[in-house]
Amino acid sequence: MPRKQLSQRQLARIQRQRDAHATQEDAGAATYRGLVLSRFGQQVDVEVSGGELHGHILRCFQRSNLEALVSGDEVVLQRGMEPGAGVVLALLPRRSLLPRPSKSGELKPVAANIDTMLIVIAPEPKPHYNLIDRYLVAAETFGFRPLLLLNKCDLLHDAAQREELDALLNLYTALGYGTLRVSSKSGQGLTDLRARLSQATAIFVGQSGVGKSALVNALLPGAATLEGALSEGEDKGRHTTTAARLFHLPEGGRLIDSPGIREFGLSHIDARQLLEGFVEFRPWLGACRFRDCRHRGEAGCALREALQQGKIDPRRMQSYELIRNNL
Ligand SMILES: Nc1nc2c(ncn2[C@@H]2O[C@H](COP(=O)(O)OP(=O)(O)OP(=O)(O)O)[C@@H](O)[C@H]2O)c(=O)[nH]1
Ligand SMILES: [Mg+2]
Ligand SMILES: [Zn+2]
Repeated sequence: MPRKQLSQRQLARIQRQRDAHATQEDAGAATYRGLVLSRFGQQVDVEVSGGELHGHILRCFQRSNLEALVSGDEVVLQRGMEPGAGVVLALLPRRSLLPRPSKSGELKPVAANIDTMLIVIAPEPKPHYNLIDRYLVAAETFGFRPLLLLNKCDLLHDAAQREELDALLNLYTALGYGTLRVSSKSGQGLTDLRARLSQATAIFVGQSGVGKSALVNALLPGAATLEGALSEGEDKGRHTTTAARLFHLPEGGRLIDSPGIREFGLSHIDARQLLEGFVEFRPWLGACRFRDCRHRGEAGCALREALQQGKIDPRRMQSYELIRNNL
């Protein structure tokens, strides 16, 4: 038997009671604009912009009708009862959002209002084409400009390893993606990187231990973000990043450090978005003999032909198939 539906008025009243309870907000109090820096469980740190609290960071609860807030979100807030506390009343429209499915398949936002996705790789831990391609598909689908950063260039002494990484970067350069060789340790490439980050909001993504937090520290010495120590071997004592956090660059840009991950799931995109996420596939889409071609070796498949003619790199095709097979 269906449960009795509550009327709109009843629902609204319950919501108001919940909000009043959760936030103890004051109808007469001033409201402020703010920027979400980081999320801690049920609370967020919000930097106030404008007014007498400009630049202050308030630890805020959010109104219960708001979706989960993330780094980069622009909000409207009120001061809370305690000093240093606040209440987020509203979320301003997001220009972009990076979502990520959790292990259980539930979609969770990672960060909002991002312009640039900095995909960080390093000689150690070894890069995986598939993870890079997953990030690129997300960037293409959700509208971020990707930039591939090879960090820890100071460690490149071995000729074979250098060649391998050059080949990797060349593949992405040929596809039209920006690549940059950097080292948070020696400072190589950081001036170039800084120039590309001014005015934009960029997020660092990549495997754990590639040096995302180290890059934030190098770009922004005051950030004092905790870095992990790979050399210790053990997980014990490692300062792996556990929550995304936003920092301001003196040049005006914003940087979001995010926790490293091994897998970046794409279960939230569809087959068409996946195909279009591989930029070099686009000219061939719709050109297969059969309109419902599944690009699995059917006769007259334009993607296959492009692969055979060397117009699509086999590493990318393999990567595509791997993602498609777990979609
Ligand atoms: N040699 C060298 N080591 C680096 C460089 N950048 C970072 N490291 C080291 O790599 C280790 C991991 O750096 P982190 O910045 O913690 O890596 P992360 O990507 O933030 O890792 P998670 O927070 O776990 O995702 C640390 O020991 C850093 O000192 C670099 O340019 N050169
Ligand atoms: Mg980190
Ligand atoms: Zn096809």
